[in-house]
Amino acid sequence: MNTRRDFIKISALGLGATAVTAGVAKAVLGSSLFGDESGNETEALHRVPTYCEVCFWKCAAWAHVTKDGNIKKITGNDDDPQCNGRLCPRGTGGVGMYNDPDRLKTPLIRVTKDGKQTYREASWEEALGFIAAKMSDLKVKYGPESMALFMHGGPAPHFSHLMKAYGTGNLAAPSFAQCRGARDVGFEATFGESVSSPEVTDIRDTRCLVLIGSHIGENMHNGQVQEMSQAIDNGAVIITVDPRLSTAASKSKFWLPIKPSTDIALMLSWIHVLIYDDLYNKEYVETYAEGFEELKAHVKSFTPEWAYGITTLKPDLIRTTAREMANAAPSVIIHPGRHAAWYGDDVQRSRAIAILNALLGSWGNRGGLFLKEGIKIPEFPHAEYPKPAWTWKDLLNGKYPLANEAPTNLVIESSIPAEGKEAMIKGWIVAGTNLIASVPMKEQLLKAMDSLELLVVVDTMPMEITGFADVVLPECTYLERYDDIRATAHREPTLALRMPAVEPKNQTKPAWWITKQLGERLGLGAFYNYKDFSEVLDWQLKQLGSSLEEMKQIGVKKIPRKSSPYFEAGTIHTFKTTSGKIQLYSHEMETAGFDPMPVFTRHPEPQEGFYRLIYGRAPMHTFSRTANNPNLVALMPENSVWISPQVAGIWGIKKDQYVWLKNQDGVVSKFPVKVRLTERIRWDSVYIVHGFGHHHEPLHLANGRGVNDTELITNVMMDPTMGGTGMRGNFVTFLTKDPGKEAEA
Ligand SMILES: Nc1nc2c(c(=O)[nH]1)N[C@H]1C(S)=C(S)[C@@H](COP(=O)(O)OP(=O)(O)OC[C@H]3O[C@@H](n4cnc5c(=O)[nH]c(N)nc54)[C@H](O)[C@@H]3O)O[C@H]1N2
Ligand SMILES: Nc1nc2c(c(=O)[nH]1)N[C@H]1C(S)=C(S)[C@@H](COP(=O)(O)OP(=O)(O)OC[C@H]3O[C@@H](n4cnc5c(=O)[nH]c(N)nc54)[C@H](O)[C@@H]3O)O[C@H]1N2
Ligand code: SF4
Ligand SMILES: [Mo]
Repeated sequence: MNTRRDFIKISALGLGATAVTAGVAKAVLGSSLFGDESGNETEALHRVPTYCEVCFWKCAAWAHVTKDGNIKKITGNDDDPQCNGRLCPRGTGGVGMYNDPDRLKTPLIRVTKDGKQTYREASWEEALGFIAAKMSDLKVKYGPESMALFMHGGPAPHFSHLMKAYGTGNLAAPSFAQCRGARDVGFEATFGESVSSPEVTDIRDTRCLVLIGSHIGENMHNGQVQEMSQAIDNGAVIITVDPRLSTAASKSKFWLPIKPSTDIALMLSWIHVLIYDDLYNKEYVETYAEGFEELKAHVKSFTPEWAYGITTLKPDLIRTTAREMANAAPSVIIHPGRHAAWYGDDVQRSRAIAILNALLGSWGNRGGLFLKEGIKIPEFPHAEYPKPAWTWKDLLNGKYPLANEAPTNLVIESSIPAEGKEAMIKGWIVAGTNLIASVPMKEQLLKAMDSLELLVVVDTMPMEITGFADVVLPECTYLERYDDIRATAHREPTLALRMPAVEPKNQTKPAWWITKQLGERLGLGAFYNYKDFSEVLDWQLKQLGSSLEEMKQIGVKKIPRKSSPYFEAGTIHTFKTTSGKIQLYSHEMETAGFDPMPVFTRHPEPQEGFYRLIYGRAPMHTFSRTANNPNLVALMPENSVWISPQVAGIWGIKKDQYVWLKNQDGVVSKFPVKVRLTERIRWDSVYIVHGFGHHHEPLHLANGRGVNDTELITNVMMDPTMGGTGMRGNFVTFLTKDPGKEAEA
């Protein structure tokens, strides 16, 4: 069995990456690559609590530190329900983030030297002074609303606080329009609330789990992977709908290799079967839902035979899987997924998923979707935020009425001057997001950045986005800092502490310090009534019946629930919708001018010689952020393009050959990508893992390795309801010769 120790040994020996990769893929759902706490330590280590920042699952962990201040390893905290004491390969490899020699080391300021732009190193004093002066200037010239923040992860709450104190409400994160936004809006319209993060999926006790695209196992959301593996051991039926035989599909009783972009048709026919074959949960629907008769009439003609012609899935298979769900109900989960920005009708697809869960009675039942109970962290006393004169909502002009967070692309668009009109947004702070890799429509992004009067980037690494900044601020890694308390609503709510395990390397600083310094220079001292962030944490923890001292010892504190995670006999639950009931028919969507019930729309298909570009995750990497992490590069140095052997035959493409990808708009990938020939993908699609193909020399390990999906996503299918950027309507063909050389010839 592989253990965490084997994992380190493997990387240290530098074994062939493909061998390791295949092993990992096989091992993942058997959890054998998770770290464990076994093994004999000879060296005295002390352990410091943290939570992982390698992805947004935020597993609580211990950093084990040697006497001379080196981080020896990171392990999971046993008391954390998000990880149960075991980290995923990325979490274990998180120490590579700290050790990466390519890290940003000092603040940098853009200067022109001999007619050429370059960066020069600056002191914090100078860099912060420069930014504060510029922000004060923008405030006077255009108002504080002219500043926007793009954020993700640990630094986000610190910078949000600064920006609200400064007076702007233009705060955007790729986790909305590029990720879970459509899902959340769809569930809110149906159940009155979102499924949260970590999702409220009670996978541990489920009898049937339906995955629509969600590729748990490659999508390494730790607790979910563990619970899915447990559910499989307990005999749960897994049904996976994916054009690709994902790791999850390979563990499933039923794999439905759907024609991409047709999922809504499948779901409408499942709804049809549940209703017309009398398989739905009548009592639940009568008690909790409204709009059933309308739904019944709506799906009347959506038979499995109808869906077959669209999805290529046999009617028998559609009926059998609907029956499997009904047999397991209410301990059944139609997984809401997470990255929902697919085809631009993503809120409608999420609504269909929500409706299926409602018909089966899974919300509020064991093995379905449990009821969350959160913990509110009290706000440390500060002055009242000023009210912005306008926010991103005023930029919508009637578009995206259901957007309840700022869509990144809207803020980007609003930073570009229109004909004869000044742009509304003039300055950006970008903290913890590599917009170049995460947001599609690069042309628009470049134009916006070119128009700005100030662009500040706060990152740990010299990622592509840093190359566009006026000032780059180096944040220290999560292992070197305090951050906000992690408060999660799980079956059992928990608090988790992140504190510095070691001193920050070089001149790097934590976000709490950077924002406090900027705040004070901007005259916002009344928002920073403390010297050190530990005072804030201690004050907050004491309000919650703990203390910093206690949390330093235990890392994670479970807070007993006040209510049951499941419906209790004899009581009727009130949903958070306006009517208190589940909306099978959505009046909210109707009022906003959209279909009140999900409708299937045909999406463009590849032209001859082109294949749909689909993308996803690999267990050893997170987006673009780990592509230079030495520990994880050792496990997977580049991505490959999955091509079916049938297609490769037509093109004369061989296994392991490198090809360039060219999309429908003539965009050619910057670098070539290795071919993986596999029956595990439909002939009409190709698949790549997102996050590779970096083009930035300071990233010594990542630069030039693999292909970047984002640069090939030039056609974006906007979700008209909330501004999500559907990214799966792009098609590629293969170039077997170096297009650069061809151009020269
Ligand atoms: N290791 C690792 N894990 C991660 C992350 C990471 O970077 N690395 N990121 C995390 C984050 S923030 C997110 S949002 C999640 C995303 O993870 P998920 O929400 O699970 O992923 P999706 O991007 O929705 O789905 C990817 C899958 O959809 C399939 N697919 C493509 N087109 C279609 C289609 O038309 N229909 C269907 N049914 N399937 C299709 C692909 O083959 C692939 O298997 O992963 C999380 N987990
Ligand atoms: N083409 C394509 N685009 C996608 C996706 C996709 O699958 N394909 N997935 C989408 C999804 S689901 C999501 S959630 C988003 C994710 O989008 P992002 O969060 O932008 O993802 P990353 O590319 O990991 O960029 C994270 C950045 O934060 C930096 N960073 C890491 N740790 C820290 C820290 O502690 N402090 C600071 N200041 N910076 C830090 C990293 O170096 C990196 O530059 O991308 C979306 N965009
Ligand atoms: S799932 Fe893995 S990378 Fe994500 S927080 Fe947990 S250990 Fe870290
Ligand atoms: Mo995401």
